[in-house]
Amino acid sequence: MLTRIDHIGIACHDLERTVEFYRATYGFEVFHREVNEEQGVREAMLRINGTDDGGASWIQLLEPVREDSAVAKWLAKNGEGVHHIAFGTADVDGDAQKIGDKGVRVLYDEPRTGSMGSRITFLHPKDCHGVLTELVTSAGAEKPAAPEHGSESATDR
Ligand code: CMX
Ligand code: CO
Repeated sequence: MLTRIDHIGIACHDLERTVEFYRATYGFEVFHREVNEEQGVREAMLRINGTDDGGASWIQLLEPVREDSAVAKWLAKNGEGVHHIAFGTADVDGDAQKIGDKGVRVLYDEPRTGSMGSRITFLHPKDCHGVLTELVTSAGAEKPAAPEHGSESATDR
């Protein structure tokens, strides 16, 4: 089940200048930075608010680190702006499967590594009314193990 807007991904040419805009204009500070080589991005995560599923909502600022990356290609075509939205779930595998079963193209066979050790996959924008859509399970918010027959429930342990 999708339970929050996890983040909005924003493509920019210059991460430091964009971080400074978000700090000076809105007062949002960087919570986390990393380079994700597989995705071809350098990113800054700005934490906006906690959510009632125990997660949080973020702005993800993205600068490409390679010309053949998805973000570099998108920037060359569109310029800076909103690149994708991401919904949070405790079960990215199950939700990707269910959404794929509805005929929406899921871009990865298995979720890959996203910000802060999360597991992510993407839905094709052409199947989502023009919106590149990401599904995210945060590290530490994995689906709880199913209770075993005849034993106490997972939450009692
Ligand atoms: N939002 C909406 N539409 C998009 C889009 C986006 N972000 N990116 C591409 N499209 C559209 C293009 O405009 C194009 O439409 P037209 O055919 O009408 O011109 C079509 O999709 C194909 O686009 P393309 O430029 O030829 O690009 P590709 O097909 O090579 O790649 C996609 C598109 C979605 C498969 C690729 O961007 C992808 O794999 N994205 C997922 C990974 C990603 O975005 N990583 C960066 C973020 C990492 C993170 O969040 O952690
Ligand atoms: Co993202």
